[in-house]
Amino acid sequence: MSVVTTQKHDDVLVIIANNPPVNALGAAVRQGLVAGIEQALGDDSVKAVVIRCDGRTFFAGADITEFGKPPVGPNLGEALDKLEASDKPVVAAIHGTALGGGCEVALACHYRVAVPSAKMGLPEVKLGLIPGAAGTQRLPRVVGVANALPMVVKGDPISAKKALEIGLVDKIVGEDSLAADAIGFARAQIGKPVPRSSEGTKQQDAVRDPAIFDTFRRDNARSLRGFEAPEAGIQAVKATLSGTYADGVKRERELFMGLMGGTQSAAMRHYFFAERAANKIDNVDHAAPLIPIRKVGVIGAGTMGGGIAMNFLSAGIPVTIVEMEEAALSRGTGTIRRNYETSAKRGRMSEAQFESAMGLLTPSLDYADLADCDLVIEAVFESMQIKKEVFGKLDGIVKQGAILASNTSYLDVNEIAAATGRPEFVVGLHFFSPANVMKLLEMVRGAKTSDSVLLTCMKLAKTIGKVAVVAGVCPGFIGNRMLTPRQQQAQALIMEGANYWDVDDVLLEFGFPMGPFQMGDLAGNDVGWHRDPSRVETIREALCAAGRFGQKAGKGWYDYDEARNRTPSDETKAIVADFAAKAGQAQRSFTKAEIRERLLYPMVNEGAKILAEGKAQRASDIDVVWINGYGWPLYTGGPMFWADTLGLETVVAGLDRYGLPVDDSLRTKVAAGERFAG
Ligand code: T1G
Repeated sequence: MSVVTTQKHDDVLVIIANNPPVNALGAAVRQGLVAGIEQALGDDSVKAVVIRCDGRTFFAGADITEFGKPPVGPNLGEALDKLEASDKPVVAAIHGTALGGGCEVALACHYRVAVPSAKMGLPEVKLGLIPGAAGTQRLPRVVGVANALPMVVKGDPISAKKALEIGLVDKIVGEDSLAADAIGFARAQIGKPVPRSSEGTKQQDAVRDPAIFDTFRRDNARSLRGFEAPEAGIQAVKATLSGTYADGVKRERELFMGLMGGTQSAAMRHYFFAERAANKIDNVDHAAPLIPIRKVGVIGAGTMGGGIAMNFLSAGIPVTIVEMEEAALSRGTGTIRRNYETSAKRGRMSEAQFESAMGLLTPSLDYADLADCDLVIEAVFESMQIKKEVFGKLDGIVKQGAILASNTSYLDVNEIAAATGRPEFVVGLHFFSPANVMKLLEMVRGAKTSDSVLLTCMKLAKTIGKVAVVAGVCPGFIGNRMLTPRQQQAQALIMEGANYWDVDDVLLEFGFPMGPFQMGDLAGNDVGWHRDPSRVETIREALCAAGRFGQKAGKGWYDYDEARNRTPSDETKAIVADFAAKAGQAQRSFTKAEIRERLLYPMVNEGAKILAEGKAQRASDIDVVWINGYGWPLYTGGPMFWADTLGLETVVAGLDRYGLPVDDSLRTKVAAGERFAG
């Protein structure tokens, strides 16, 4: 069965693609499109053409699995030139997500009609690329540079309504009558001169505002820091202002091929498939029944409990949140309300959505109110004794068949499960702070956690907009376990004479949002501190004893001004030097390379151990954890992909050079010439 077929409706030929799951523009689809266009152009009885897709979406882009392989079949750009050159009106009928090459197909059509729920976008930049089939040349000519820049450079899709407003779509048609409405629309264009996007002149808006590119760079500098593709996108759009359309297409090609051959795009394409692989659970019976989650309970209304509750409220799932005391309860629900108010003020949600979410929240001081919950998530103080007490209590109250989850970030989920009579219904759901914002969810699979519970939680994670990764039971699971050796090396480096601000700067330059000492100041150096200034055994305790709690105190590792700009502190330098002297630690200077390698190589080694112990299902899951939970720069693909890019032998040689431990599994991989990515 060809993935592209045609249907004749009197004088309108409809070209229909059907290439599940997302009508990716693979070689067969491109061949079918070209054949369809040639059929239309070759048949005089055909006066107009409609291009549409069966299945859940219009073309969602080029087939990413073809990238990096020798090109097969017609080039998309050439196919689209043939399509656009037609004198017979060609209409794109859009539903679902017309993305990347799919949006470029639509742009090469003379008209675009879309259902109200459709989205259109050029997300190539999220793959470290730019549009490669003239999207950067046709789009600005149709919608202007001001509208095209964010679409090309940031890659976020726009709604059909917005597309109509900016002239990208010509008409919004019925949600359930796309095929017929598109034929009707196409027939109505017969005999009129066809508008070709490549002949558009809307990009002239940039001539009236020549600063538009610099303004865009300045306004987005922070979010685009370190990525190569955005600047290439700006250059490509800018090419619409000089030379001919063909010159612009040539420039786009140069920029596109430069990125396609680069490490950033390889890393970001790796991440695209890694994120999708992460939701695949190994060794489960996929036919296991899912548990319906209609009501959720949260124990603890602190920072984590409140954030966790918001995920479900925002997804329309009622939440009962339980605290021990009224003061803590109203403080927690007050924070949830303020967070929603802020989102509403910033236009991220409507007043109605705000009220409806708050309307689903039931504060309580009584565990009994959790009896009919389908899922209860515990977010209390990180103590095994307290957690076991809570789970013992929940076991006696919550209905059988409900899931009992712990938000522990370190502790043994099996030991917690053993405090109940239903360990198969116990799982770890480790959210990251702020829990209503951070996308990562470590799903900790206990020794007895059932397939139903795992599959249910994986599906639920998608419902609440999280990227879930399965982790085995071990101290710190995947993320925190790998963070420990990095923190240890950061401490060791400053004891040996490295400047703590250089350690932070090395990670900033690598692409992390901040370094370990900045992170300490943001989180608060007094978190978990025993509050006895006379007892000073670590540098952190010395900072706390000196009142250097962090940003909230205006001083921590760094001194902070009103605008929270940081400056290395002489008092902290003295505290570190004093500790090093007391430890008799010889001092020396460090290169940035040594600092980077000593911070990151031990993480890779720990990742290898996690894999060898089966505490992570696959190396790419570790990349997903670090990119979504710890700010590892996406354009390097995550710690394991990055190590593969460097060469595992280089990592091992570095660890040996610094006298740091190397796991046997890593040495074995190097000896066998293997990589983490298999
Ligand atoms: N190519 C190949 N496979 C794809 C694919 C694509 N473009 N998009 C999705 N898949 C697979 C995906 O791996 C998964 O497989 C399944 O489809 C369902 O996807 C020339 C150069 C469309 C919004 O970047 O954003 O065009 O895991 O789980 O959550 O200028 O997929 O089931 O085996 O994500 O409903 C530009 C990428 C390409 C869009 C649907 N296009 N896709 O989300 O399902 S570059 C994109 C998405 C390009 C041109 C350039 C999303 C989606 P499996 P899913 P979803």
